[in-house]
Amino acid sequence: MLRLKILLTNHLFLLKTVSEHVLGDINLDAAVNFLDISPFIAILTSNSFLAQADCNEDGEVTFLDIAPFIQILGGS
Ligand SMILES: [Ca+2]
Ligand SMILES: [Ca+2]
Repeated sequence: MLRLKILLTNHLFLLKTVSEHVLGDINLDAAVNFLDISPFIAILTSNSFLAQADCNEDGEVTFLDIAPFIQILGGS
């Protein structure tokens, strides 16, 4: 019974993480901290897209995302 409950909890968590993304959590470890800085710069400089890195939510990852990213970092 406990096992079933754990499975359901994990399933719900998975659904939640798939449907929502945490802005600034570039390395996808569910926390926004200094570990996200390096992957953020990597995405920024490689012209690739990751929803978590689109900190101003304008549909692309550009230098305009740097200030909001730092704000998110500072707010955590
Ligand atoms: Ca992270
Ligand atoms: Ca953006």
